[in-house]
Formats: sequence, C-alpha cells, structure tokens
Amino acid sequence: MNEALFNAILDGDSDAAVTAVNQAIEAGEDPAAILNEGMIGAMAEVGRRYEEQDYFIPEMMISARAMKESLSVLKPHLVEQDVQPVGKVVIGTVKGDLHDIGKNLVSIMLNGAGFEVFDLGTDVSADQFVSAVRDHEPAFLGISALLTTTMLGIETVIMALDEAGLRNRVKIMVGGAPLDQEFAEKVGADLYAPDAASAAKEATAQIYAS
Ligand code: B1M
Repeated sequence: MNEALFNAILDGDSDAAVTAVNQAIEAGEDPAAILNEGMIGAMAEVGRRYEEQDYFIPEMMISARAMKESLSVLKPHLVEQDVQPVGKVVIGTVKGDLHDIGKNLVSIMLNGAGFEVFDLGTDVSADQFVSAVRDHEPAFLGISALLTTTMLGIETVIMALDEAGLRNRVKIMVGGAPLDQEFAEKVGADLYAPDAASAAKEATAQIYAS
C-alpha cells in the first residue's frame, strides 16, 4: 500500500497527496493500485472514523478535498489504462435548492469508491434529472435536498422518472439534513443515506449484491 498517499488523504493534506500520486506514477506504480490501495482505502478509513465519531465534517471535507485534487492528477492515467468504474451515478441537488457542500461530499465519496459520477450541480429540475438518467443510464440517481421546502421536490423527480418510463431502470438514493428513512420510503426512493460515508458504503454494497 502507498502509505504516504494513504496518510496524506487521511490528514487532508492536498499538497502531500498530489506529490505522493506524482511520485507513485513516476516510480511506475500501477494507477489502479494507487487508486484502490492508497486512495479508496484512505477514504474508506475516513468514512470509518466518521462513523465512529473520531472524524467530523471538517476532517471529512479536507480529506475529501485531498482526495479530489489527487484524483484529478491520477485520472488521466486511469483513463489511459481503461480502468472500468464499478458503476455510474447521476447526482444533483433538487430544484430551488442551492446547498451543495453535502452533495459534493457524497459525489467525492462515491467517486472514491470507484463510481463514475455525473454531478448535475444545484437547482436541478425534474426534467434535467430525467434527461441525465436517459443519457447516462446510471445504476443510481442521487438526489440531495437541504430545505424542508425543496425536499418535497424529490417526489416530483421520482414521478417524472415514472412518467418517462425510467423509474425501474435506476435506483434512487436520497439524502440531506431534513430527510430521513421514513420520508425516503414515503416518496418512493430506494435508499436513504444519512451521510456521505454511508451513501458510498450502501451504493457499493448494492452494486456487489446485484
Ligand atoms: Co442554508 N439553510 N439556506 N445556506 N444552510 C440550512 C439548510 C438551514 C437548516 C439553516 C438554519 O436555518 N438552521 C436552513 C433550512 C431550514 C429549513 O428548511 N427548515 C437554511 C436556510 C433557511 C437557507 C436559506 C433559505 C436562507 C435564506 O436565504 N433566507 C437559503 C436557501 C438558498 C437556497 O438553497 N435556495 C440558504 C442559503 C445557504 C448558503 C448559500 C448561505 C449556504 C450554502 C452554501 C453551499 O452549499 N454552497 C448555506 C449553508 C452553508 C447552510 C448550513 C449552515 C450548512 C449546510 C451544510 O453545508 N452542511 C445549513 C445548516 C445546517 O445544516 N446545520 C443551512 C454541511 C454538509 C456537509 O452537511 O449538507 O447535511 P449536509 O450533507 C450531509 C448529509 O445531509 C448527507 O451527507 C452529507 C455529508 O455527510 N447528504 C446526503 C446530503 N446530501 C445527500 C445526498 C445523498 C446522501 C446523503 O444521496 C444522494
């Protein structure tokens, strides 16, 4: 395992993480091994520490940033090697809602878990979600909402997918501070994740179970 890279991500040290990736590439290490053993392993450890309340949101965010920056250095080498993603995810924050910090964390954790993530950003309409599901054919559609007013828009997206005949082709994961399992079930989502770490963990578990 690339310990320098693992520790740099765990410590949220972006510069050290980027340096460690560059050094590993120069030393001829396998890009897939750099990703799986150094980077994904580190993000899994971040998730574990968060679950155990040893890490909190600030630590998770700086680790996520280190992951994101070092991943952008590694990405061209992975593409060259044609490493297949474990699955695709389309994600966005629901219409009328501009909160994206949590959604970005979920994207990064999913990316770190090996998913190819198509992030539609914030204030995403039902039609935009539907088009993205049609275009990318993802395994999961992630919808984030932070406001008690906008969370109701999740049901609109699910109904629009149903009307477009796409509902059964994608699993819908929802999350955001005002949501809970009961709300997710009520609007017909398949999965509720309370945080970014469990979103990645749950999506990974479902992909390998299918
Ligand atoms: Co706003 N805001 N905000 N805000 N904001 C809240 C949400 C609020 C609770 C603050 C408060 O009053 N205490 C309140 C909502 C109240 C309610 O609905 N009942 C509120 C309000 C009212 C508003 C405005 C209406 C304020 C105004 O203008 N009068 C306005 C709305 C704008 C809009 O969206 N149309 C507004 C604006 C903003 C800012 C732009 C200033 C900024 C957002 C910046 C940004 O995101 N780029 C902002 C912020 C920062 C917050 C608080 C303070 C922090 C949110 C955050 O980033 N948390 C927030 C108060 C709070 O939550 N305590 C608040 C950290 C983040 C990591 O957590 O987003 O919960 P979170 O994500 C978690 C989980 O929820 C989960 O995983 C994440 C990581 O573990 N998760 C998912 C999230 N999405 C997921 C998706 C998944 C799975 C898990 O699957 C797809």
